[in-house]
Parts: sequence; structure tokens; C-alpha cells
Amino acid sequence: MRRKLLGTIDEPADLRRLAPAQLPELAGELRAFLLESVSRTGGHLASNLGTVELSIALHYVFDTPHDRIIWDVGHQAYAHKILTGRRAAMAALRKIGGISGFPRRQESPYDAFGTAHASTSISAALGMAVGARHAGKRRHVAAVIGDGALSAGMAYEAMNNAAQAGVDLLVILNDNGMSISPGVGSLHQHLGRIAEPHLVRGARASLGRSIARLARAARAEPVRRFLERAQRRADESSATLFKDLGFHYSGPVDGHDLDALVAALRAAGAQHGPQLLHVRTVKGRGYARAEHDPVRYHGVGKFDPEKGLMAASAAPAAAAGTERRTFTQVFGEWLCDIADCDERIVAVTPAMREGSGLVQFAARHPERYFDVGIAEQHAVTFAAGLACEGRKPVVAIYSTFLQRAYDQLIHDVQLQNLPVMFAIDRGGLAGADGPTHHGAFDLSFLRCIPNITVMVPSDENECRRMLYTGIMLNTPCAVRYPRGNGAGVTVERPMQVMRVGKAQIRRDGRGVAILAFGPLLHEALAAGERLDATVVDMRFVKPLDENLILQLARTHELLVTIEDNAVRGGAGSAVAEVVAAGDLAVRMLHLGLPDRFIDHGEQEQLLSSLGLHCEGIVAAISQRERPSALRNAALAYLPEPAALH
Ligand SMILES: Cc1ncc(C[n+]2csc(CCOP(=O)(O)OP(=O)(O)O)c2C)c(N)n1
Repeated sequence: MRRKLLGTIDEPADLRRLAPAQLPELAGELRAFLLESVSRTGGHLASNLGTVELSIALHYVFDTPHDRIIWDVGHQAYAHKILTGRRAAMAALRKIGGISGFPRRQESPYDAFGTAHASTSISAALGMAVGARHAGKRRHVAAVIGDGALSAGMAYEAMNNAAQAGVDLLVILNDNGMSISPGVGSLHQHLGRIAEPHLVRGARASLGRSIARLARAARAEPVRRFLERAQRRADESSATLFKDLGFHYSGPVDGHDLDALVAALRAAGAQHGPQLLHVRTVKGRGYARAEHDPVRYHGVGKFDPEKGLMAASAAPAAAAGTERRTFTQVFGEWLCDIADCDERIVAVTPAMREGSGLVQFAARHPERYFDVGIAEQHAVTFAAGLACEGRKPVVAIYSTFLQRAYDQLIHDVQLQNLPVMFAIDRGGLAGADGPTHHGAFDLSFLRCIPNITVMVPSDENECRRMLYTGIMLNTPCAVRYPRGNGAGVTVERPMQVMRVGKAQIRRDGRGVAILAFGPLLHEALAAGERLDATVVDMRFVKPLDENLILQLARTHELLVTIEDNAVRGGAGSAVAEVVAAGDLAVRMLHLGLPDRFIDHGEQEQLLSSLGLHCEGIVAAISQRERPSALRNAALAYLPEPAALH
């Protein structure tokens, strides 16, 4: 691959030594590198192909890392990583020990702010701009935010605050018309109107370009100022939303035209006060398959760029029947089935149609499907409102993004005891996306709220039964399941209600009882075989099967709890509370996620590195049981101490 220019760029200072005319060539090399690199590692592709020129222009114009660039979500920051000394490190992107798929302050001084959850960039940038002023430092601060991320309330909270803060702040709106799925809502339409290739707008755009060119060429200061003012008026008249929020709007600029981008960034950087530069880009730019189908190419596994991604029908585990299905698929199928039986069922997603398994439901019941944009707080309260009118809302949401809507969960749903169901996907370790995406805390933060029923299926069939049980409850409930395949059990089509709060003994043993919450049951069962331990599928985190816990505490010497949630405050802590309340003295061991953020990597690798696999469980129990014997035992594995409590 040709890397004549890219090979010379080890930091942005190298980039700034290039002539403007060389930048398009660099962009070509960078795009080719990106495609090849992501096709080898997997990761976010389409968004990154769209920000190649913008990344180059930003580092060309601004004095990074002194000047700050904050990438919203940060899934589109690969070109930025490559230009800031991490070209070689891209080979280990998102792997254990490798670089993160998102900006991280610990990873590079060029990563001004850690991101991955959407819509934080303007707040962070404003904080930096105000903080720098307080510290007496002069620097440019730029937030790059996509039109999808701009759908979240937090972005407006920040903009609302920006004008009165009285600092220089640049917001770059990277508008490609897409979130992961196509953009939704009035804002999406507003942006579309601004960039509409309408006759009048077309004429204004070309006039605008001529004015900009003249302005650049004009030497006489008064002429220059007059022309700039004229251009500003033309721009502002079409973007009233941003103007009314106190921003000076400029654009739209072609985000793949390096000359235009560099000029626009220089102009915006020279202005005072809050600036919004509207940049139009094409998601997947330069790779026809991704341009054509940016939804599929948003996030990819390894693939051959010559052949593209496998056709959906050829993908493994996609079909029904006995093949292994993901929990997400089980949820999506169940939702369609239950919606066929009950017309009150409605589904709400905060911009995660594909990831949450809602594609089929959205096509089958468009009038009962609500993609509310990246707006988790709104999604939850909107669902509460739907429930007030007798609908049966199912909020399909990733565990990590539900964190955003915690007050809405408590204040709007649980306190009013409204029958909203939460289908919580990506509970536990999410894998390559890392600590920002692990669902490590949901059991802790859910179980302390009154009124909610919290279920953790250990396999696909239990998942379907729990979803059905939850929807029949008519009170708030959550079914929480992990990313990826279930255990491979057959999913029974007829729907059955489970007894709420009833656990199931899966293996009778002696001495040790392992109480498993969720899919780690299967590792617990394997460990139970090795140790002749009792193994229980706890099924419910709330309400707990208290009678069974007390009975096990009386008949066993050691109770071991295991969960893919933080040990602190998790399901195991709930078991300990029951034992304490029962005034029983039984030894306990809590296995789960340790009290630190878990890095990115393959799900399986991460779980075993934390001792949450059969060997780890056996080792942890043996260590607790017979500490001296352990020193001599030929145990292959010792979990890290942090996982044990
Ligand atoms: C709070 C939150 N909700 C959902 C997501 C999942 N997510 C990641 S990227 C993305 C789409 C972002 O769209 P946009 O900002 O327009 O960027 P693009 O991919 O189009 O470049 C979504 C919904 C997230 N990262 N954070």
C-alpha cells in the first residue's frame, strides 16, 4: 500500500509541515490505511471513513495537543489516532493490551477527553474553555459532534450554557444524515433543510463560496470585513436554531474538500464567542459498499475489503431453529410474537434499532415502533407516558446507556409503579468496546429501587420465559442479558410464566453451594461437577428466593455467589443481606467484577482473566476452602485477587 506521505506523519507537527496541495493525497493514503486496518481488527468503519479529511484539517489548522479537540462518541476518531502517533498501534485496536476504540486521556495527550457515550463533547469543551480562561491560558477548544449525537438533550444543555459563558468555543457539526440507523426527528429534518440542494440554496452556496474566495483574496481590511459580514448573514438566515441558541453559524461546508475545510476552520477559529461550523460528510466515504450501506458498515468484524461483509443470510447463527441464537435475537423474536398477540405492546429504542434486535419489529409494526434518537432519558420517561395510557412499553436499551436515565427510571417509572419493561442488553462484559460499554453496574443500581422485578436469564429459553413473565406482571420489570450467544438450548415457542422470585436448584451437592446469577450459571455448573457442589440458577435478583438462600445457608458450609456484575452492591451482596437478616453464620464468597474498570478485549478472555470461568471458580473456592492445600495443588489457574471478596 502506498504510504508516501502517511509514513512520514508521526505527530501532527509533521502534518503541519505539508503544503496544502499535499493534503488530498494524504487523505487518500489515510483512507486506504484505515480500510485495511479496520478490516483486519474489526471496529467502527463507516463513521471513520467519513472523518478522514476533517481529522487532517483539524490537526493542520489547530496547534494540538495545546489546542483541544473533543470527539463526540469518539467512534470516528481513528484517523485522529493515526495522525497522532498511533499508526502502528492500530494493529491491536480494541484487543487486550492494545489501544482503545475510543479517545482516552491515559492513551495520548492528543485525546483531550475520554468519550464513547454520546453527546458529552460540547459540555466538556465548554468546561475546558472556561477552565483555560480561569487558568489564564489561551487555547482553541473544538468539539466535533455528529448529527446523531446532537439529538441528545445534553448537547442543548451545553449550548444553552455556552453563550452566557462568554468564551471562545468551536462546535463542529459532522452531519452525515445518519445515526447508526438513519437520523430521526425534527432536528434531522432541520439539518436536511439547511443543506438541501434547492435552487435558491444552491445559488446562495455558490455565491457564498465566491464571497469566501474574494474575502480570502481581498487585502483591503474594510472590503474583507464587509464581505465576511455578508457571508455571515447569508449563512445565519438558514440556521436559525443555532443562531437562536447564541452560536454564530457557518456552513454547510463540504467535509471532503480539504481547501474548504481548512479555510472554514481558520475562519471559525479566528472568531470570538460560540461558533458552530456545519460540515457535511458522507458516512463510509471512499468505500462504495460502506457508502451504500452505512448501517451495516457502522461497526464491523474482520472482513475482506475486496469481498465486503458476508451477506446477512450467510451469517452464522442468524436463522431460527436449533442453531445458536444471541440473546438479542431471542428478544427480537419474542417481541414480534408478543406484539402479534397484544396490540398494546410498543417498543422504544434510543437509536439502537440494530444492536437491540428491533429491525424485524420496526418493519412489522412501524406504528408501534419508536426510535427517539440518542435520548435515553427521554426514552424512559416517554415510555412512562405510554404506560399511563394503557400501552405496554418495552424499552430496549443497552445496560451502559441506561445509566444515563437513572433518575427517569426512579422518578418517572418506579415511583409511579408504571408497567414499563426494560429489555437490558449488553449486561456484563461487552467486549471490544471496553469499560465505557460494559454493563457492569446495572444489577447494583436496579436492585436498590423499590417496585422493580429484576430477572437474569441463564439461557435463551429462560430469556423468552422471563420476557413473557415480565410483560404479564403489569409492574416495572427488567430482563437483563449479555451480548452474544446463549447456551445453545432450544427455545420453546409457547410462552410460559415463571414463578416470580423462585430460583431453581440445578445440581445437588455437599459443603459448597454456588448461587449463580445469569449466564455464568454454565461455568458454575462445570465447577460444581468438579467440586461436588450444589448449584442454583437464581433467576431473580429481585425479589430473591430468600427461603432457598436461608435453607442453603443452614445446610452448606460455604455460599458462593457468582455474577457478571460488580461485586460491590451486586446480586451477591443481596444474598449476603438475606443471610445477615436471617442471623445465620455461614461463610460466603462473592465472585464477580472487581472494583475497578475492566479494559477492552474479547469477552471470553476478559471473563477468564477475572476468574469467572470454571477453572477460576474452582480455584477461588478451593483457595477459600483449603488455603494450605492450594499451595501444593496443581491448579492451572489462579484468579487475580481483585476478583475475590
Ligand atoms: C449515550 C449513547 N447512546 C447510544 C450510543 C450508541 N451509538 C454509538 S455511535 C451512534 C450514532 C452516532 O451518530 P453520529 O453522532 O451522527 O455519528 P456518525 O456515526 O453518524 O458519524 C450511536 C447511537 C452511544 N455511543 N451513546
